[in-house]
Amino acid sequence: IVWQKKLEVAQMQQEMSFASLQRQLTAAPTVRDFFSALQQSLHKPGLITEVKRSVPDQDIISLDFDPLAMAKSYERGGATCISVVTDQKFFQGGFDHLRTIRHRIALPLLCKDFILDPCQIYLARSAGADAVLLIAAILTDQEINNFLRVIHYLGMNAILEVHNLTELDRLLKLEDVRIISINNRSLEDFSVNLSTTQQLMAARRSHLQNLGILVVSESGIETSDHLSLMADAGVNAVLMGDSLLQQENLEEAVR
Ligand code: IGP
Repeated sequence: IVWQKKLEVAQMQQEMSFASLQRQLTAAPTVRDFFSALQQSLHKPGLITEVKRSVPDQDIISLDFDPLAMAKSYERGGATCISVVTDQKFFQGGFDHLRTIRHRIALPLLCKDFILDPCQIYLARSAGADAVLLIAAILTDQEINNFLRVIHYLGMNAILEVHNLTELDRLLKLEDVRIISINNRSLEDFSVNLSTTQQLMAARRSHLQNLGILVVSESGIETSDHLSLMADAGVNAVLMGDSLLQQENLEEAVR
């Protein structure tokens, strides 16, 4: 994943002019508070719904993909925040999707991508993102610290994604970590296991709570039973993608 994505990022850098980025950043819409939205969510756990076109490990491709219509259904259904997959390489997403949604949706927006360079964070903000996902598995501690500085400098929130206890413990040693997401999908074989969240929460729940860190569980959450399992595990929010994409009526599904 990483080297393929690096090629894409290098091209992005080449096409990016400092002056135009600065202009876009100044014109970018004000940041919305992703952290508070999760914290004050009426749903317990809060619900982050995902706007994405396709899923790499399955053959679900929505041909009539309309990011705005999707986001609106999520909002009407009562979602807490919206995640927008902007990765182009593997998910056929784009920063344009953020741009299209931004002005028509009041909920805070998360930029879901494989962030490897600060230029992607600037692009996310200029497209209207309020939070950015950082994946611990593909970043060094130093990179995470640098990226956190940029994200916070721009007034946004970071969500730090982990897949196992080693990664979680790495993050717990860093400063300024406020939201952590536990991805139930294995990076090796893409298999999904909700016990990942259960195990990590069982091991570090009080530690996370004492630090005031919010936890999101991602991937494979499909039924109301799954939701209550995740609530029992003690997470503050869940993120749902695929299972909603397969629904006829998104708004009803979110409700
Ligand atoms: C969504 P699901 O099983 O609800 O569709 O999972 C989410 O976890 C997945 O889209 C995701 C992702 C990412 C996408 C997790 N981490 C990083 C792009 C980049």
